[in-house]
Amino acid sequence: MITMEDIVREGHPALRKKAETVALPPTEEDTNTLSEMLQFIKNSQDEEVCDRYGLRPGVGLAAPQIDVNKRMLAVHFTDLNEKEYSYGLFNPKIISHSVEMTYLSTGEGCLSVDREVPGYVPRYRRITIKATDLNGEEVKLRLKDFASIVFQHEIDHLNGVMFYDHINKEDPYALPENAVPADR
Ligand code: K2U
Ligand code: NI
Repeated sequence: MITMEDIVREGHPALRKKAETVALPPTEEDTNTLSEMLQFIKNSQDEEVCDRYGLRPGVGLAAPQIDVNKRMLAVHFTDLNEKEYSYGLFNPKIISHSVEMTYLSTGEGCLSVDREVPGYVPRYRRITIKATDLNGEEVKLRLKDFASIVFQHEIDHLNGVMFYDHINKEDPYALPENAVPADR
């Protein structure tokens, strides 16, 4: 099972690489890895398992965070409208996005970053992504607000981008005028 020891922390080169496309159909090894990533996120939200293994709660995980240089991500969360998202995805790709932006008023964190980084992280308010799921099915997901933020955070990891790369260096709380908060 994946635990916090398997998660690389900022400064590790894996977090700044562009991950490789996964050959499809996926090998048994890639499918097992992605399934373990999804299980880790579910475990991180189970108080008992979390306490027993010292996990940090998360809603998503990207393969580079466990030093696997492949375009795979797992998410497991319910958005603010109680819509559930639970996916292991191969080769996710943003195929369109809104001009309108969004952000979390709390800022963002990261399982690979053991410190608070204050500031707003402006992201597209709506995105449409295409990917292949754990069952080998092509999926097309239209995402908005918190769900859009989570998937963008994870897809960033596949491109060597950290959340704080998006924070305005001069004024961490500066926002583009077309940004609306996802959590208010
Ligand atoms: O990729 C990761 O490090 C997992 C992050 C993803 C994430 C961070 C901020 C905003 C959206 C997604 C962890 O889930 S950070 C912990 C967390 C837990 C619940 C809600 C938001 C963030
Ligand atoms: Ni992260």
